[in-house]
Amino acid sequence: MRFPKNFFWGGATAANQLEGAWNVDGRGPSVDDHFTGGGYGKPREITIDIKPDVLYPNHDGVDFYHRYEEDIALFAEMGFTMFRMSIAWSRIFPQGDDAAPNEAGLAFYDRVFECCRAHGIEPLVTLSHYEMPYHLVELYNGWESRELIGLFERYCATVFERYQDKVRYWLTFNEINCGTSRMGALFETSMIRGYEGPGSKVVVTPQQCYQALHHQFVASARVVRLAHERYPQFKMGNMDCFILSYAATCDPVDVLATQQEMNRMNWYCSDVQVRGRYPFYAKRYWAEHGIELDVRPGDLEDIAAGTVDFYTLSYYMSATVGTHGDHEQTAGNMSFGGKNPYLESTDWGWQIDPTGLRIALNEIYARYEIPLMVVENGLGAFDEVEEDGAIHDPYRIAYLESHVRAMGEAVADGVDLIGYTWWGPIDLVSAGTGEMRKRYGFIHVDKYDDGTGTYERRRKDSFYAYQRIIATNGACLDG
Ligand code: BGP
Repeated sequence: MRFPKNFFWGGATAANQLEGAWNVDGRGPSVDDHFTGGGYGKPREITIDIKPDVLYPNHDGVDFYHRYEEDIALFAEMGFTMFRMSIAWSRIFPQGDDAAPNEAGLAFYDRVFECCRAHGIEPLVTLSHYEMPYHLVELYNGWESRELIGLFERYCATVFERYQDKVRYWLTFNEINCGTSRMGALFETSMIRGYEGPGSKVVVTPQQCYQALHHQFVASARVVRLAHERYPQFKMGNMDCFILSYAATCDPVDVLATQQEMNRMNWYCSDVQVRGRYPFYAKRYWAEHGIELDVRPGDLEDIAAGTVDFYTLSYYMSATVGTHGDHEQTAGNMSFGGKNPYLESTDWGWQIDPTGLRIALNEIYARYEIPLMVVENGLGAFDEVEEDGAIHDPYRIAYLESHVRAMGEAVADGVDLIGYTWWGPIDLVSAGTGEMRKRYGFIHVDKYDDGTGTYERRRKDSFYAYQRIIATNGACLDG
């Protein structure tokens, strides 16, 4: 394995799944604070009011808010050179449309970034990771409204100015392409008005999804341009949930359906954010799905002027697309596809496919030829703490090593890959299910689905495996 000399190794998190302290130091409620716990096959519910007898797992997260120094020290011990995290918009603007930012919220991230820098860790900051102040959901139904563009710009301008000397790498929207599907749109665009759980009758239409995405594209492009104009030291990235699709058979009809699925899921958003224009196939897609975009004067110019500097993706699994008979479906959180008989799945039904990561990186790089980063990849699994406190997780080590090998091959293929941040280097609340027992971490957190636990941190075997990989820049996997 020969990774580039300054390759970034690290881990990735999101504020709402990690921080806790949901109503501390002036923070306003965020949309995720209204999500209950769920499970495999049991979707999370959304409640309009916060009910005192219901457990909302994001309220406490894993208490990073009070334990960030210990956590970042553990990341440094593993050898991290990058830490991907997000800013909770409602810590900065508690209602989203407040007259002035919340100083205590700004000061918290000052401390976190300073702590990272003290350990030689470069922060990679997501501006919007599946959350917004709940007040904006009530007022505007999230990104359905154009009003969000200006509010998001103001929030970003505030944090850019404040952290200009502490943060260089930024991502605008986490997994923006999940907004192209109904389930993903609930998370990505916060269009939850009227959604009251699995039995809910609310349907988010393609028209709503694509209009909301248009607002996000304009917002993203405007803040990218702002960053480029005012802060030349910044590097701005997009972030897509990459689901590689294979044709289930070699029937050309399946191959065509796969190409169309790749266009929708993987290329539609990144074409806009990397190339600065809607792709050529968009018009036909909109027409066939009854989508009529409200595009205002200046929108397309904004999109053209705000293209990103690097491309980032999450990669967990691949899927198949088939048109013959009953095509068995896989599990996922925001996106689902068909089963592949050649692949094994995780305990939550996600298909494990390291070779697919090499394929994906080659495809993306061939299309855009800008630097790439894998900013999420990981395995959600059950872990057991032994009597002596050890946590043996060979399954996680195998997943990690196979995906690092695949990235090493992609680098050898010539792909300009500049970093890798494992999803959930410390156990945190699952986005899709709200569970704690779906653990991703190299660091175990003593916290359970019923809300109990001491929050004590413990190193798993995988902690040392990742430490070795980082120390040798991947070379320990040679041979
Ligand atoms: C991605 C999200 C993350 C994260 C991850 C794992 O889609 O960007 O926030 O949670 O998936 O998914 P889950 O938590 O549902 O297991």
